[in-house]
Amino acid sequence: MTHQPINQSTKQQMAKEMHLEGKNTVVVGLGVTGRAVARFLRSRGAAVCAADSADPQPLAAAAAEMAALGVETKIGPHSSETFAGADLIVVSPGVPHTLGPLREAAGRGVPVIGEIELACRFMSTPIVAVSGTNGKTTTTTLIGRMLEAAGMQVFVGGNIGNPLIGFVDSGEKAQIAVVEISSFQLDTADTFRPKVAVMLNVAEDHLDRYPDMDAYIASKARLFRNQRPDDDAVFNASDPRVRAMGEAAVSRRLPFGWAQDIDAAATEGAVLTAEGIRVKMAPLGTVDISLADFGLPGPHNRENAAAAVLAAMAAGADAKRTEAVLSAFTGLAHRLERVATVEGVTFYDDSKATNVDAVRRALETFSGPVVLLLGGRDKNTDLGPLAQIAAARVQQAVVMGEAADRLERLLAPVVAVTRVDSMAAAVQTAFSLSRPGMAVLLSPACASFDWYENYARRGEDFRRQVEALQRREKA
Ligand code: UMA
Repeated sequence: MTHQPINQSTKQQMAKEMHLEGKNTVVVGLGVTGRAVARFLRSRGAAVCAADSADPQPLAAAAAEMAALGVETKIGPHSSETFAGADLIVVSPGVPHTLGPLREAAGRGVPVIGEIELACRFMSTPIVAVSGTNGKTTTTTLIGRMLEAAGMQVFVGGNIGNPLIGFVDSGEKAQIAVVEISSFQLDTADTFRPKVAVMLNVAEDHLDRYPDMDAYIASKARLFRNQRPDDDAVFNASDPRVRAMGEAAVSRRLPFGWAQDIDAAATEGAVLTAEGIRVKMAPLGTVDISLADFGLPGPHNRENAAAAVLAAMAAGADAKRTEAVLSAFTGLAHRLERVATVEGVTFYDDSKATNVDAVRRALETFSGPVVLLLGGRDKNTDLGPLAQIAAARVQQAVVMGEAADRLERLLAPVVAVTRVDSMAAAVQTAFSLSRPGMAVLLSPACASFDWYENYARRGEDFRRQVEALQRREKA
């Protein structure tokens, strides 16, 4: 089958719109997603009830916004009654769709879907979807910029922070949507079919939500399952789990990875070399993209760059401008972000590193001694490999948050560990343990929700504490 350009295949992708007027709908979760979904459902004439299991106080502003829209709210533990008369239930990504009342409703035949499923039912804009355990936001951002540089009107959103349903609701026009997709979102997206699907890597994460790794991997594999032969599957051939997913795809296979992992005879894909990325893609042929000016550190960022180049070129970006975007990109906040140097000690904010693999990737980018700040809310993953990683690269560890006990027991045999009970203490302790030339790295291996609203707030607190040190240095 010949490979069709995006516009043509989109015409064939008929919108599978649902009829919402007068329907009884329940939205679960009143975060960014739930509020956007409620706004959309109201605009389509549905009756909406929004349920959230949290305490009323922090949700006061959200509840007021909902009341103004004519949305009934039910705050407090979820009860089966809330879902009794529902025609449709839309769950937020942070809400397990396996909750008792949701399973009961599904058992009665009520559709229980997520925001991505709802959005894709109402859109005909082709989608580039990016998933994987780490690197999603960087890669999504790069692809968005590459397509913009090619002159396209692009929507960039999803798990990155602005829900796809908001784009649908706004009526905004775009030629293409580049969407970061989490496994939670894939779990409740049954007909979601990305034109270009990108899987970056799969490492242990979210085992507080999935029973085991196999369940998490199966969830990620859903990214490719609705694709057809004229879609594209961009996948990391250097990651065995991802390679297996990509090789099972029925869409055009576009593997990327290191030379030893890519079949040299392969007709399409991207090979990472010392100099850059060699892309082979029909009908373009072979194109070399230089990474000489690419500023992001570490092999993992080169993999992200290769994935972005393949996906953007599959979606219509040209090689030259793609290379220019890579050269100009300086990275995103809270991802190995250099914060400041104080008395010769350089502080890095890698608050987004919420799993062991992300910490390993961060440490790989440092050649000198590191003081590592870590801890937060445990996601029930195996933190064991941290001991080996820390033994090789870390001089001192400073542990904090709910996982502090576990981390202290794990790391004490291999590295000096200090335990602290605030970010201020973590930064001050790390500074006092450092010498000029050393790096202090916040790369927590855990979620932030024990002390913060999200990883960004944690990173901002880290920065504030570093700035306080700087002020003291100047005084
Ligand atoms: N809630 C319930 N019942 C439950 C669980 C939660 O009512 O059983 C309520 C909470 O009380 C809260 C609300 O649900 O008020 C929060 O919903 P949510 O956790 O889905 O959060 P949103 O604000 O809607 O943000 C979500 C994503 N959050 C999660 O997946 C946990 C955001 O990803 C995403 O940016 C946003 O939708 C827009 O798509 C964040 C994330 O941490 C950044 N993602 C994980 C990751 O990247 O590893 C998957």
